[in-house]
Amino acid sequence: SDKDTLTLNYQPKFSFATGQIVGMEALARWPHPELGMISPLQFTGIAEKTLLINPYTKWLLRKAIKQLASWRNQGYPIALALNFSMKNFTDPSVIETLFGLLKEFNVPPELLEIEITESALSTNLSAVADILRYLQEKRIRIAIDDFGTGLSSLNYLFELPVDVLKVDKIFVQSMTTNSAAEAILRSAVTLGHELNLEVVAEGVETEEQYNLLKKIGCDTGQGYFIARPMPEELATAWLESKKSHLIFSKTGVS
Ligand code: G
Ligand code: MN
Repeated sequence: SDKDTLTLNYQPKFSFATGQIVGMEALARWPHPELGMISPLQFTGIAEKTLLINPYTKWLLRKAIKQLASWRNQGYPIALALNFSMKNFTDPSVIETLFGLLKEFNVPPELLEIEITESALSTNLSAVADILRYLQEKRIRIAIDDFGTGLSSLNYLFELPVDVLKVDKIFVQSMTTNSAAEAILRSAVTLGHELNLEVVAEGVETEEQYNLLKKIGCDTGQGYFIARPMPEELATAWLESKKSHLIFSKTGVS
């Protein structure tokens, strides 16, 4: 079936302070884009960013939470981030399914993080806020994804319950050559900490970016410098190889 061709990849999230792996982000992948009617590039972009699109939402949720439980049972008590789309909030049974799965696989809700992109939030903010508040009451963490690239982004920080600020990779990719990008990142870290949020830098590709982000006090990061998104088996093997700490050397990660 179609479901067999849709799969999840996992990208690690690490702590700048300790070098430890603190979580994974699940990213949906479509290995046979030529089967789709939409252009492969376009579809890949959508499927990759938006984990939970109909009609695969519940199937993907089950896959992701089962994986989280499996890692937890193997001794990796990491968190898992899922990208939610606006559509998921219009279907209450998706939220029901989510809590059902946490219970079925005996996963504490605080290990689950829901990432919302700012553009996906731009309509119906109060309805989204209600659902996010409910999720947060149940101890699921809420992340604002791609921060800094959406429209009127700052108002989300006081209108929505937020735990995590994921700063968009465009700033990280320019920060070592563009002083404005670096200033924006510094400000995002200050702002996030002022609001008691975890600040995540996306798209960390070089050691130079890594060192600068660590220096400005960014909490966590993701990016090719540490690891690319990996299929399930590779991600598990990678976790196994990084069981204790990550040690950084001149050549990268050892
Ligand atoms: O919107 P969101 O931040 O969830 O999207 C994450 C996307 O960024 C994924 O498609 C992932 O493959 C990509 N990505 C992850 N790390 C890097 C990186 O270091 N550089 C670039 N260019 N893309 C990355
Ligand atoms: Mn994301």
